[in-house]
Amino acid sequence: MKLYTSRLAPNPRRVRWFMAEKSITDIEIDEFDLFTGRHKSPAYLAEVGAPVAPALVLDDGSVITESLAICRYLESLYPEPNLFGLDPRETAHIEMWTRRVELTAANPMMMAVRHGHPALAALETQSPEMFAANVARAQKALEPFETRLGETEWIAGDRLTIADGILFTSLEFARMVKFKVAENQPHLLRWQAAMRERDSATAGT
Ligand SMILES: N[C@@H](CCC(=O)N[C@@H](CS)C(=O)NCC(=O)O)C(=O)O
Repeated sequence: MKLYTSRLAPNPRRVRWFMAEKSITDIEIDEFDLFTGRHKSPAYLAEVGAPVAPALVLDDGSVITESLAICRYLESLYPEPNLFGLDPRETAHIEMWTRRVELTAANPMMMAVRHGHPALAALETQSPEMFAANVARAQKALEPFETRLGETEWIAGDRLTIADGILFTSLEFARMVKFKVAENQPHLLRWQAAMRERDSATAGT
């Protein structure tokens, strides 16, 4: 297997975080700079089928894009430690929290960076209004997670899961536009500090 990935980019970083948590080291890493446009080259498109990273090329030549689909596939191959759920009930809860993180918080954080950081002008037609709207959406989105983390140690419950990885890597990326957890969100700050302590914190950076 081979993973196409790009340093610092948030979706590739999710996969690198996941691999670090599982101590996966036997997948070939092909790291490139998105700003070179390699992902739009005929060779990349012919192999991957879409101008995106991450992309996991399997030994049979088929390709998985979408960071969460890649993580799910790796979970099947490398089941320990479990990050997606051990039984139907837990799996559904983790999925619920992961989708909440991704749809409500991670997406606006990524859009804020795309519209707000000068370097991203190469990949996005930037708009100050889109930047401001997405910062506001992301700030609002963190409120239920602050409440949640006042009740549970980790986002999906009493153990680390993929939901934590998606929120953490998104928040780290959003630092590029100085987006931060607010000082009056102690539970998120406690959780973020714990996430930063983990070896996986710098994977993909
Ligand atoms: N939903 C996809 C998004 C993949 C994606 O958009 N990746 C970005 C990097 S974080 C990319 O390849 N951007 C290329 C571009 O904008 O030209 C996933 O979760 O993997």
